[in-house]
Amino acid sequence: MTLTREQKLELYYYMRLTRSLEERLVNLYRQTKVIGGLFRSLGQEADAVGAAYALDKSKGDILSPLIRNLGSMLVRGATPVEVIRQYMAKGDSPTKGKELNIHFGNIERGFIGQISHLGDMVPVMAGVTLTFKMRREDRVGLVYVGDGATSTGAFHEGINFAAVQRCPLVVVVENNGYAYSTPTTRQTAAAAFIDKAIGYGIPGERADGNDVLAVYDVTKRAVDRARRGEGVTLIELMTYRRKGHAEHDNQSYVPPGEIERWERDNDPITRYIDVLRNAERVSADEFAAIDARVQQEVDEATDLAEQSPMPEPQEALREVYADPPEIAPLWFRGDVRSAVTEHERPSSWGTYDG
Ligand SMILES: Cc1ncc(C[n+]2csc(CCOP(=O)(O)OP(=O)(O)O)c2C)c(N)n1
Ligand SMILES: [Mg+2]
Repeated sequence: MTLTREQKLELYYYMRLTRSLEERLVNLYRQTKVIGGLFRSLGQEADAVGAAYALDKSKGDILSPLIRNLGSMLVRGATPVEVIRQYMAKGDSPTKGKELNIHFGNIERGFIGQISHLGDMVPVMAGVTLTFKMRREDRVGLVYVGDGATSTGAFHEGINFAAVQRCPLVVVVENNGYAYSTPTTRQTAAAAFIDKAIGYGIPGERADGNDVLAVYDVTKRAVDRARRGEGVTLIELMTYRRKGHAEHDNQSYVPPGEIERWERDNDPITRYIDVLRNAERVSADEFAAIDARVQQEVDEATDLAEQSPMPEPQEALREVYADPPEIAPLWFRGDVRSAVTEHERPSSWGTYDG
């Protein structure tokens, strides 16, 4: 399937939105309005957006993002106001202050909440896609991992299990050169991460991660294979992390000139603007209209999020367990238990007094 001009412009919109939203979050972070860390995907927007775009919303495909995949959640319908509220731990954020940054999910919109432990989403998505297969559903799953995550046991066990079971799963390794301060050369002795695919008996494909159309194409091929029942594909996207692990990291371990080189020669948005100008004859006015729309959406989302209340203390106990326990456990006594008023306490908790 080739993308229409409209879809190609939509890819530009999502990359722009990802970047502008993160820039706004930096602003809020510096005003100390963000709770916790701030994780950027500067220079990697094409990976998250291009790969997510290759999934089919109408079929119920599901992806699992990591901290550098905000763009994939936006493609799946996460809204800027949800993201800003979540970063600010507001009471009306998706997790109502119980989680931070982009740690939230929404099954209906096709993205699931991430586990921080590197690699752990691979076995989770192996399970999700095994379910698709057992129920004979025409659905595909996609899991993003970083180069660092490939060194974990969970990555190995998850991808091996999914390969053996021929689960409809796409594993995207975002090779951005670093895992915190560890360069890729210290992460693996393999020449390329896709070489690992041989060991699992699955196809591996590498693509330029800063070329959004190449990312879309390679992922679409893998999604199609998965949907045809041909199992797992390992994709390696070559990109570069232009910011530190998080906003607090000053990247003192990065060789001089490296970041500047990637910014100057290989920015995914700048490169894509050239492609759209030349191949699709997109005019300056068309770009300006999309940029203005993005700006307005980010501004409106910021205003709304700033007005949002902080969570009520009792919110800490809600939506943590699927069901309230039949008998309140010991730790619901004392201060913590009294955070829930008698009125709000479900009757099923009983009157356990310890
Ligand atoms: C098992 C485990 N070890 C360590 C960490 C701490 N940690 C969080 S992110 C990160 C680096 C991740 O690098 P990579 O997988 O390359 O992803 P990137 O940040 O480059 O996108 C580390 C070490 C963790 N979350 N889980
Ligand atoms: Mg990395």
